[in-house]
Amino acid sequence: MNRAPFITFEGIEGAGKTTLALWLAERLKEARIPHLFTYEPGGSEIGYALRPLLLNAPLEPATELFLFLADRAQHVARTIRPALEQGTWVLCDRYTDSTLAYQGYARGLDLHWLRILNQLATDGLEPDLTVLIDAPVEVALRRATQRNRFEAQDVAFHEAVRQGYLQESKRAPQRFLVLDGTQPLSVLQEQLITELQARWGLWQAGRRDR
Ligand code: Z5A
Repeated sequence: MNRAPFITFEGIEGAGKTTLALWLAERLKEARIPHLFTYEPGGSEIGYALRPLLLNAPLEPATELFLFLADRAQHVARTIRPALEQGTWVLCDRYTDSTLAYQGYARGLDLHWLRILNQLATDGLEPDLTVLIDAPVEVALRRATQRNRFEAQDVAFHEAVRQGYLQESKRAPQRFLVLDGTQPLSVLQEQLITELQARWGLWQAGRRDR
Protein backbone atom coordinates (compact mmCIF):
# COMPACT_ATOMS: atom_id res chain seq x y z
CA MET A 1 0.00 0.00 0.00
CA ASN A 2 1.41 3.42 -0.95
CA ARG A 3 -0.60 5.42 1.50
CA ALA A 4 -1.19 5.41 5.24
CA PRO A 5 -4.03 3.37 6.76
CA PHE A 6 -7.54 4.76 6.64
CA ILE A 7 -9.71 3.62 9.56
CA THR A 8 -13.37 4.47 10.05
CA PHE A 9 -15.53 4.08 13.16
CA GLU A 10 -19.21 3.26 12.80
CA GLY A 11 -22.22 2.38 14.91
CA ILE A 12 -25.49 3.74 16.18
CA GLU A 13 -25.37 6.88 18.30
CA GLY A 14 -23.94 6.31 21.74
CA ALA A 15 -22.22 3.05 20.73
CA GLY A 16 -18.84 4.50 21.68
CA LYS A 17 -17.24 5.40 18.31
CA THR A 18 -15.83 8.76 19.28
CA THR A 19 -14.45 7.48 22.58
CA LEU A 20 -12.57 4.60 20.93
CA ALA A 21 -11.35 6.68 17.96
CA LEU A 22 -9.98 9.42 20.23
CA TRP A 23 -8.33 6.80 22.43
CA LEU A 24 -6.57 5.36 19.39
CA ALA A 25 -5.51 8.85 18.30
CA GLU A 26 -3.81 9.25 21.69
CA ARG A 27 -2.01 5.91 21.32
CA LEU A 28 -0.78 6.91 17.85
CA LYS A 29 0.39 10.23 19.25
CA GLU A 30 2.36 8.46 21.99
CA ALA A 31 3.88 6.18 19.37
CA ARG A 32 4.76 9.27 17.27
CA ILE A 33 2.77 7.99 14.32
CA PRO A 34 1.41 10.88 12.21
CA HIS A 35 -2.36 10.75 12.32
CA LEU A 36 -5.49 12.79 11.89
CA PHE A 37 -8.76 12.37 13.76
CA THR A 38 -11.70 13.64 11.78
CA TYR A 39 -15.43 13.07 11.50
CA GLU A 40 -18.58 13.27 9.41
CA PRO A 41 -20.74 15.19 9.12
CA GLY A 42 -18.61 18.29 9.54
CA GLY A 43 -15.08 17.26 8.55
CA SER A 44 -15.07 19.74 5.67
CA GLU A 45 -15.64 23.47 5.95
CA ILE A 46 -19.01 23.30 4.24
CA GLY A 47 -19.95 20.22 6.25
CA TYR A 48 -19.08 22.04 9.46
CA ALA A 49 -21.31 24.94 8.40
CA LEU A 50 -24.10 22.52 7.44
CA ARG A 51 -23.86 20.37 10.57
CA PRO A 52 -26.46 22.27 12.65
CA LEU A 53 -28.88 22.08 9.73
CA LEU A 54 -28.17 18.40 9.15
CA LEU A 55 -28.69 17.49 12.78
CA ASN A 56 -31.68 19.67 13.55
CA ALA A 57 -33.66 20.87 10.53
CA PRO A 58 -36.58 18.85 9.17
CA LEU A 59 -35.13 17.60 5.89
CA GLU A 60 -36.40 15.33 3.17
CA PRO A 61 -34.40 12.05 2.98
CA ALA A 62 -32.93 13.02 -0.41
CA THR A 63 -32.01 16.48 0.86
CA GLU A 64 -30.11 15.15 3.85
CA LEU A 65 -28.44 12.55 1.63
CA PHE A 66 -27.04 15.17 -0.73
CA LEU A 67 -25.82 17.32 2.16
CA PHE A 68 -23.97 14.37 3.74
CA LEU A 69 -22.49 13.56 0.34
CA ALA A 70 -21.45 17.17 -0.31
CA ASP A 71 -19.58 17.19 3.00
CA ARG A 72 -17.97 13.84 2.15
CA ALA A 73 -16.81 14.89 -1.32
CA GLN A 74 -15.06 17.97 0.07
CA HIS A 75 -13.74 16.08 3.10
CA VAL A 76 -12.17 13.30 1.02
CA ALA A 77 -10.71 15.52 -1.68
CA ARG A 78 -9.39 18.30 0.57
CA THR A 79 -8.50 16.51 3.81
CA ILE A 80 -8.59 12.71 3.92
CA ARG A 81 -6.88 11.76 0.67
CA PRO A 82 -4.09 14.37 0.92
CA ALA A 83 -3.37 13.26 4.50
CA LEU A 84 -3.21 9.58 3.54
CA GLU A 85 -0.92 10.33 0.62
CA GLN A 86 1.44 12.19 2.95
CA GLY A 87 1.66 9.13 5.20
CA THR A 88 -0.75 10.36 7.86
CA TRP A 89 -3.09 7.77 9.36
CA VAL A 90 -6.69 8.94 9.15
CA LEU A 91 -9.23 7.99 11.82
CA CYS A 92 -12.69 9.04 10.69
CA ASP A 93 -15.73 9.01 12.99
CA ARG A 94 -18.48 7.94 10.51
CA TYR A 95 -18.09 7.64 6.73
CA THR A 96 -19.82 5.89 3.83
CA ASP A 97 -21.34 3.08 5.92
CA SER A 98 -23.31 5.70 7.90
CA THR A 99 -25.02 6.72 4.67
CA LEU A 100 -25.90 3.11 3.86
CA ALA A 101 -27.15 2.43 7.39
CA TYR A 102 -29.11 5.66 7.99
CA GLN A 103 -30.24 6.85 4.56
CA GLY A 104 -30.48 3.33 3.11
CA TYR A 105 -31.51 0.71 5.66
CA ALA A 106 -33.34 3.12 7.98
CA ARG A 107 -34.76 5.84 5.71
CA GLY A 108 -35.37 3.45 2.83
CA LEU A 109 -33.40 5.10 0.02
CA ASP A 110 -32.20 2.67 -2.64
CA LEU A 111 -28.97 0.96 -1.51
CA HIS A 112 -27.78 0.44 -5.06
CA TRP A 113 -27.93 4.17 -5.75
CA LEU A 114 -26.36 4.99 -2.40
CA ARG A 115 -23.36 2.80 -3.22
CA ILE A 116 -22.91 4.60 -6.53
CA LEU A 117 -23.26 8.03 -4.90
CA ASN A 118 -20.80 7.09 -2.15
CA GLN A 119 -18.39 6.03 -4.87
CA LEU A 120 -18.85 9.37 -6.61
CA ALA A 121 -18.41 11.39 -3.41
CA THR A 122 -15.25 9.53 -2.35
CA ASP A 123 -13.76 8.95 -5.81
CA GLY A 124 -13.59 5.31 -4.73
CA LEU A 125 -11.66 5.83 -1.48
CA GLU A 126 -12.57 2.91 0.79
CA PRO A 127 -11.45 2.47 4.39
CA ASP A 128 -8.81 -0.18 5.02
CA LEU A 129 -10.50 -1.01 8.30
CA THR A 130 -13.96 -0.18 9.60
CA VAL A 131 -14.47 -0.61 13.32
CA LEU A 132 -18.17 -1.25 13.87
CA ILE A 133 -19.16 -0.92 17.50
CA ASP A 134 -22.36 -2.89 17.84
CA ALA A 135 -24.63 -2.35 20.81
CA PRO A 136 -28.33 -2.82 21.57
CA VAL A 137 -30.31 0.34 20.89
CA GLU A 138 -31.41 0.79 24.48
CA VAL A 139 -27.83 0.56 25.76
CA ALA A 140 -26.43 2.98 23.17
CA LEU A 141 -29.18 5.59 23.42
CA ARG A 142 -28.79 5.69 27.18
CA ARG A 143 -25.17 6.69 26.62
CA ALA A 144 -25.69 9.10 23.72
CA THR A 145 -24.51 12.59 24.57
CA GLN A 146 -26.16 14.49 21.77
CA ARG A 147 -29.74 15.56 21.36
CA ASN A 148 -30.72 15.82 17.73
CA ARG A 149 -33.41 14.78 15.31
CA PHE A 150 -31.76 11.41 14.63
CA GLU A 151 -31.76 10.53 18.26
CA ALA A 152 -35.42 11.51 18.49
CA GLN A 153 -36.34 8.77 16.00
CA ASP A 154 -38.15 5.75 17.37
CA VAL A 155 -36.46 2.53 18.45
CA ALA A 156 -37.40 0.81 15.17
CA PHE A 157 -35.38 3.39 13.25
CA HIS A 158 -32.26 2.80 15.35
CA GLU A 159 -32.78 -0.96 15.15
CA ALA A 160 -32.90 -0.67 11.35
CA VAL A 161 -29.64 1.30 11.44
CA ARG A 162 -28.05 -1.34 13.67
CA GLN A 163 -29.17 -4.23 11.48
CA GLY A 164 -28.04 -2.33 8.38
CA TYR A 165 -24.54 -2.02 9.77
CA LEU A 166 -24.46 -5.73 10.60
CA GLN A 167 -25.59 -6.57 7.05
CA GLU A 168 -22.86 -4.39 5.60
CA SER A 169 -20.26 -6.01 7.84
CA LYS A 170 -21.22 -9.38 6.35
CA ARG A 171 -20.77 -8.05 2.81
CA ALA A 172 -17.17 -7.03 3.53
CA PRO A 173 -15.91 -9.14 6.44
CA GLN A 174 -12.26 -8.45 5.60
CA ARG A 175 -12.80 -4.70 6.02
CA PHE A 176 -14.95 -4.80 9.16
CA LEU A 177 -13.94 -5.41 12.75
CA VAL A 178 -17.19 -5.83 14.67
CA LEU A 179 -16.85 -5.17 18.39
CA ASP A 180 -19.43 -5.82 21.07
CA GLY A 181 -19.97 -2.33 22.47
CA THR A 182 -21.49 -3.59 25.72
CA GLN A 183 -18.02 -4.69 26.85
CA PRO A 184 -15.89 -2.44 29.04
CA LEU A 185 -13.88 0.15 27.14
CA SER A 186 -10.60 -1.51 28.19
CA VAL A 187 -11.66 -4.73 26.42
CA LEU A 188 -12.59 -2.85 23.23
CA GLN A 189 -9.23 -1.08 23.31
CA GLU A 190 -7.40 -4.41 23.62
CA GLN A 191 -9.40 -5.90 20.73
CA LEU A 192 -8.66 -2.90 18.53
CA ILE A 193 -4.94 -3.01 19.27
CA THR A 194 -4.86 -6.75 18.52
CA GLU A 195 -6.40 -6.00 15.11
CA LEU A 196 -3.91 -3.22 14.37
CA GLN A 197 -1.05 -5.51 15.35
CA ALA A 198 -2.32 -8.18 13.00
CA ARG A 199 -2.81 -5.77 10.10
CA TRP A 200 0.04 -3.30 10.46
CA GLY A 201 2.42 -4.84 12.99
CA LEU A 202 2.11 -2.01 15.47
CA TRP A 203 2.88 -2.31 19.14
CA GLN A 204 4.58 -5.68 18.84
CA ALA A 205 4.91 -7.71 22.02
CA GLY A 206 7.64 -6.32 24.20
CA ARG A 207 7.34 -2.74 22.93
CA ARG A 208 5.97 -0.38 25.46
CA ASP A 209 4.29 2.39 23.56
CA ARG A 210 0.69 1.76 24.48
N1 Z5A B 1 -25.44 10.56 9.63
C1 Z5A B 1 -26.21 10.08 8.59
O1 Z5A B 1 -27.43 9.92 8.73
N2 Z5A B 1 -25.61 9.81 7.40
C2 Z5A B 1 -24.29 10.00 7.18
O2 Z5A B 1 -23.80 9.73 6.07
C3 Z5A B 1 -23.51 10.49 8.28
C4 Z5A B 1 -24.11 10.75 9.49
C5 Z5A B 1 -22.03 10.72 8.09
C6 Z5A B 1 -24.57 12.70 13.61
O3 Z5A B 1 -23.60 11.80 13.98
C7 Z5A B 1 -25.72 12.03 12.91
O4 Z5A B 1 -25.51 12.04 11.49
C8 Z5A B 1 -25.87 10.59 13.27
C9 Z5A B 1 -26.02 9.84 11.94
C10 Z5A B 1 -26.11 10.89 10.91
N3 Z5A B 1 -27.03 10.38 14.01
N4 Z5A B 1 -27.17 10.80 15.16
N5 Z5A B 1 -27.31 11.20 16.17
P1 Z5A B 1 -22.58 12.08 15.16
O5 Z5A B 1 -21.46 11.11 14.93
O6 Z5A B 1 -22.24 13.49 15.22
O7 Z5A B 1 -23.42 11.71 16.48
P2 Z5A B 1 -23.54 10.38 17.29
O8 Z5A B 1 -23.23 9.18 16.55
O9 Z5A B 1 -24.88 10.49 17.84
O10 Z5A B 1 -22.37 10.54 18.38
P3 Z5A B 1 -22.39 10.08 19.85
O11 Z5A B 1 -23.68 10.13 20.55
O12 Z5A B 1 -21.31 10.85 20.46
O13 Z5A B 1 -22.06 8.53 19.73
P4 Z5A B 1 -20.67 7.77 19.86
O14 Z5A B 1 -19.55 8.56 19.31
O15 Z5A B 1 -20.85 6.42 19.33
O16 Z5A B 1 -20.50 7.64 21.45
P5 Z5A B 1 -19.34 8.25 22.39
O17 Z5A B 1 -19.45 9.76 22.43
O18 Z5A B 1 -18.04 7.64 22.12
O19 Z5A B 1 -19.84 7.63 23.80
C11 Z5A B 1 -21.05 8.04 24.40
C12 Z5A B 1 -20.92 7.86 25.93
O20 Z5A B 1 -20.75 6.46 26.24
C13 Z5A B 1 -19.72 8.58 26.54
O21 Z5A B 1 -20.10 9.09 27.79
C14 Z5A B 1 -18.68 7.47 26.73
O22 Z5A B 1 -17.82 7.71 27.81
C15 Z5A B 1 -19.56 6.26 26.99
N6 Z5A B 1 -18.96 4.99 26.52
C16 Z5A B 1 -18.29 4.76 25.37
N7 Z5A B 1 -17.90 3.48 25.27
C17 Z5A B 1 -18.36 2.86 26.39
C18 Z5A B 1 -18.28 1.51 26.86
N8 Z5A B 1 -17.67 0.55 26.19
N9 Z5A B 1 -18.88 1.24 28.05
C19 Z5A B 1 -19.52 2.20 28.75
N10 Z5A B 1 -19.61 3.50 28.36
C20 Z5A B 1 -19.04 3.83 27.19
